[in-house]
Amino acid sequence: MEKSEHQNWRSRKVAIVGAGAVGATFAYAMAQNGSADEICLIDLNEELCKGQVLDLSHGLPFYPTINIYAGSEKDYADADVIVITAGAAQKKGETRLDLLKKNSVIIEGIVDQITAQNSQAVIVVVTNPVDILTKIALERSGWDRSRVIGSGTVLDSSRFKYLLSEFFDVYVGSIHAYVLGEHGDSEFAAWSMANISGVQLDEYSRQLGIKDWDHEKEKIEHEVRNSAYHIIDYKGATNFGVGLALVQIVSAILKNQRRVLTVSYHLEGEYGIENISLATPCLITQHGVESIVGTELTDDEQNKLFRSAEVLTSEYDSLKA
Ligand code: 6V0
Repeated sequence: MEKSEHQNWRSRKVAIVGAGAVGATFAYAMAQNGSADEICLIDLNEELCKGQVLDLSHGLPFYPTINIYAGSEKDYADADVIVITAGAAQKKGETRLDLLKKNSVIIEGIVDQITAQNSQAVIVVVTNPVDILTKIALERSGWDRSRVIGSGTVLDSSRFKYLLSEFFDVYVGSIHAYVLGEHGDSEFAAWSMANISGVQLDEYSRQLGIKDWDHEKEKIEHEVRNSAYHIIDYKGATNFGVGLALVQIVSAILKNQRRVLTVSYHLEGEYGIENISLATPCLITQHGVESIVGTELTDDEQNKLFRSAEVLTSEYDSLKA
């Protein structure tokens, strides 16, 4: 390598706050993906963090070149992306609002540490309830909305694609489909945007002679919305799907891919919605979200997006009350 090339080289660094199930699984998938040069794990639980780093590091001979280490808030200073998975889990008897209160304090504390380091990173919030916490992180940071985004419905959209792939017996990569709105109960499948290599699903199901397609659509959408509950019933938490969804978001930023993903983004009038973060298709670059890829929703879908915004706004308001 020429000396000048060497001098121009800059390490691409991802800081992961929260080394629990989601943070560690994301680190594992990210290390294999090859688009980061450094992964730094940060957790209040230092022993857990050390253990995860050691375990992950034993894969070093098998990953593309990468450095994995336990870090501290100083690591926010030169991180390109900071992924926040830190948070408390919902306890029995605890309401969603209790959890929101607890996690919003955690997120605000982390964002204060990030801004204190004068970080130029893009923040990706993952901790639930992700849309409200994305808004809280954005407000606390005082940054441009492009740089404070949430994982949104990237995972839900991939669940939707998987279920469509199973239903139609078509390779999942040939399916284009999105879930929009809240990452939660008010999310909805944007059927008008769903297609198999350009063929609308209503048309394709007609070609296949599928009976009662409308009922099948309801079943698929219901399953998308309830997938996380099923996984939590079976194994206590979800980690693999979300870990891979995060790799798509973070590598789109690190590689300036200009990729369209349904991240949670603060709307300022788009789709007739103001002042709340929720998932719509967004163009991702090295600077975060460059723009919303505006889509023509049906009246029913637009109403569902309004409904998601209402649900999130009222949760946010009850937090601040
Ligand atoms: P976990 O395994 O309990 O890990 C959370 C970690 O955060 C623990 O190791 C804590 O020690 C750590 N932590 C807590 N407070 C702090 C702090 N202030 N600074 C640093 N570390 C801290 O939880 P898990 O990894 O399973 O889930 C993490 C979050 O992701 C939860 O809020 C989940 O609900 C959320 N998920 C979000 C998804 C999405 O699509 N947005 C999907 C799955 C889970």
